[in-house]
Amino acid sequence: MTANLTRRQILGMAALQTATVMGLTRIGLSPAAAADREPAGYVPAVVVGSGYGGAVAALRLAEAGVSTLVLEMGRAWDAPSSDGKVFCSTASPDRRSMWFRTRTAAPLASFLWLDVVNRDISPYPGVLDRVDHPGMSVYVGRGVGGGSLVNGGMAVTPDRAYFREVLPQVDADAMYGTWFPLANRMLGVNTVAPDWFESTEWYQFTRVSRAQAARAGLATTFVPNVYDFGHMQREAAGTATKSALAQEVIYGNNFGKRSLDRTYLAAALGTGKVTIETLSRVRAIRRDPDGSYVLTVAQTDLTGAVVATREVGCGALFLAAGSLGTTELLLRARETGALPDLSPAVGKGWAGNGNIMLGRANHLWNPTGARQSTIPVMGINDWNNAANPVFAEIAPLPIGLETWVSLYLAITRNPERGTFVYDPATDAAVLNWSRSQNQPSVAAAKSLFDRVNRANATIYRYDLFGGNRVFADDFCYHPLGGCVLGSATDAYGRANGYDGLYVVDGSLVPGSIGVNPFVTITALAERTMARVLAQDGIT
Ligand code: FAE
Repeated sequence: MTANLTRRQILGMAALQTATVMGLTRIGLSPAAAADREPAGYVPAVVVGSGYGGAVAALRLAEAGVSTLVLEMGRAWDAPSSDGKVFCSTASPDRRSMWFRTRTAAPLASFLWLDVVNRDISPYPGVLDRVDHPGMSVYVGRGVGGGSLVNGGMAVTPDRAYFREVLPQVDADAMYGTWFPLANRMLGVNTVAPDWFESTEWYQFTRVSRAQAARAGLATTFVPNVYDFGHMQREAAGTATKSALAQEVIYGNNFGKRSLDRTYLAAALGTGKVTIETLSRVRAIRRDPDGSYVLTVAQTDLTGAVVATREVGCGALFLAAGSLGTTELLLRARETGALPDLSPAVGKGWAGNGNIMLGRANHLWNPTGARQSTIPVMGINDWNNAANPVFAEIAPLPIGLETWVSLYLAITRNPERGTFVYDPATDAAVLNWSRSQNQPSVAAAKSLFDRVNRANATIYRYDLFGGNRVFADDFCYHPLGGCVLGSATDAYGRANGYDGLYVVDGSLVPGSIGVNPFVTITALAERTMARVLAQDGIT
């Protein structure tokens, strides 16, 4: 991987690693970096959150010469723990796995109805969070790199017709001609070599699902990824340390994955214009009479205790705390009267991209393989089925044993939307979403997989998600919306009612995009940054 890195990225990664090894919560290239030059607690630009939207904003601000402070509530994940590894595997999770929990809460709750998946852990700012709202739990990444640290790396550009339908105010020619290609390039997207895919034991599970989909008359398609497939082939050959082939994914990958701390964020730090502060949670936003924004920031330690609370002022504020985080910050600001002129649309238009997970049981003569790569590379693509659009990623179940299970994350088209309301008693945003709102998604997934089961004389698995359920309809990986582009903001993510306040993350996408969302989030952020840096006089 190092061969393809730019000088800036190498400098940035070194800065990240040095700071993490030393246990510092302030990461920058030099003492001259943004926040250090501004002792009075003022910086020209602040970015809240370091996922996809935040990483793009930080890099483009820095390249435009704007000193920028990135505030991230999670820790940096760039130095090994005492076991020599940065992250723990899904097979043996420890405190690094999840955000302040006493027991892991993995998406797959059980196997053969047995509680063998989850483990007791000690509370710690681990890398994967499960935020539980009534009716819906949302998985998100925590740390420098946000969701890129924990996700499956599937890098999918959406179907053009559906993109136009979902975001009609965005110029599709510019997106497909400029911003999607740029996002793919910057993220380091690549595809599995077809001949290796056809022959390796590590993707037997995918080939089995492909054949079964074909028997049902369904098309499959290769899906690009940010995991370095050259590295994966070396893992299989025994010449590189295993990560995707060693059950590493939702709690982080120790090797192979081009997460944002190796791409955008490394380049941003390498400019010398960006400082990242970790374990720094933004609690409140207000505006001073001079027009600057003032953030209340809680600095926490590794036990979660608040060790300091301070204020940071800035001229331009970019919110990139993810669909849940950004929506909560803006809703709180509006409802407490701190930013009363924010749009009534803040808090609306949320959904989980129609996510439904399910498993199928194969015949004994059709094994899926004890060895499975954690990185998905193929999907069943029935999105253009007008009656029942589904895009179902063929997911691994990498437990190191033959399971005869075919697992899927189906992305469906669900018209239902949830709304966040501010609860003054807890000072938090609560999602109004009921389980019944996921019925259209369950019905769509069922319709497609009933077809697959009929064609192959197979059945569903009932033992994986608790309560004898076939369809996991109570969690999602793809939270989208809450500050929808063109309604809570203008067509470029400028918050309605407040100049200098921008939204650049998944909260802009109105609940559904039909494919895994991070390429879309990245491309939209690139489009926003190009526009506002050209027009808004940010210095
Ligand atoms: P995100 O990446 O969530 O970053 C937000 C950041 O803000 C986080 O680092 C937070 O810790 C931080 N933050 C939140 N609140 C605050 C606050 N108040 N103060 C300071 N910091 C804060 O946002 N998508 C795909 O396209 N392909 C996949 O294969 C895929 N697989 C996934 C697998 C899993 C297990 C999960 C959880 C998600 C997956 N996703 C996948 C979804 C993808 O990671 C997600 O859409 C993006 O990460 C969202 O990007 P944002 O920039 O919106």
